[in-house]
Amino acid sequence: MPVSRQDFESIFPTLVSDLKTHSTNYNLPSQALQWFTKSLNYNTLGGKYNRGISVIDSTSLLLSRDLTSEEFFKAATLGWMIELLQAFFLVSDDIMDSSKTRRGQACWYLAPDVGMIAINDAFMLETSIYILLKKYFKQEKYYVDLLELFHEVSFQTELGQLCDLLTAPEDHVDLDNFSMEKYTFIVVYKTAYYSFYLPVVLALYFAGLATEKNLKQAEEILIPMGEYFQVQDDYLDNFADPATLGKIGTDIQDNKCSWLVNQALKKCSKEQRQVLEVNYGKKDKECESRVKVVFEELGLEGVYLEYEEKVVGEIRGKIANLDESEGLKKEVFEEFLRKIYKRSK
Ligand code: GPP
Ligand code: MG
Ligand code: MG
Ligand code: MG
Repeated sequence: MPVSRQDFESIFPTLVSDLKTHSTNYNLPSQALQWFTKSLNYNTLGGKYNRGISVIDSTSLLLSRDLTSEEFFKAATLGWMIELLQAFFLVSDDIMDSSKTRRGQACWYLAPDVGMIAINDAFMLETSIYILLKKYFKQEKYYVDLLELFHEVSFQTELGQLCDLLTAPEDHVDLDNFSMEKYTFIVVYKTAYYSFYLPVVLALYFAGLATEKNLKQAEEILIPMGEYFQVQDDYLDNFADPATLGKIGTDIQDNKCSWLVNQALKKCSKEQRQVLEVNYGKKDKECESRVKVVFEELGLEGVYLEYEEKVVGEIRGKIANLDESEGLKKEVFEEFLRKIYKRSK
């Protein structure tokens, strides 16, 4: 049975308390301690926790048994470390994307009295990872491997984010600048490594199964799965109800090299391309609506559904061919795919 959100959440207060104790050792003034606590709760809680929970589910599937309470705590701590990494990325990404809402509430930088303090809060969400990693994993022989993994995956995500931002200049729109090749690079790096590769690799280290072959095989399945997940994110940015999604889409106004605009460019007529040229990437609701009409006319919802069936079939094919001889399990990937297939938020 996959772990519930409540069971996963039950571990978080202990970790917040560890981080507070660590700060108190530096005699942090109480106002700042309260601020840090508020930021931790506001930015780390309230998501789907797919990444964090996948560490626990994967560990249990790899070991083919329920976890002891000590193992559950440690696997959940690894999971919360990914959720902290995600919180760091999201607080920063929302500033860069001029987003308004996240998880059904104001983005942190727009919350009362926060503003650009959010940048420092983002850094503290990131460095919290390493405080917890040291506290709970320093004695493990794979401690340095985990340290390097978090650093490398963060760097990869930042490379993806850099290309995401560079292909979406605020001041000029050039549709020729978009391509599916650029798109694939952006999403593999900005999303797939930290969201899919990282949780399973953490579970592999924790379960003592992080062999070279297992790591390679995991990467070959999880990177395409992460690419599919970001295509879903781009699709939902335009087609989902913001009340369900918990965030208001910004990709059209932000001039993003999104999956939808790339598909539109493949199918559009001269006239429709003209509408896109004039209206895409403008910080204006009317312009955004005109782009949405073209996406509608081109039947991108149907194109997406077709893509989804095709790519999920391919991923299932890769899972079926997995070599389990070094202890990796097909169920790890089946379970992760089940969590995201046909998601609506
Ligand atoms: C998702 O992009 C990617 C990230 C949140 C990674 C950000 C990386 C940094 C180094 C800050 P997105 O902008 O489409 O996500 P969302 O739709 O949730 O805003
Ligand atoms: Mg964003
Ligand atoms: Mg972004
Ligand atoms: Mg998005």
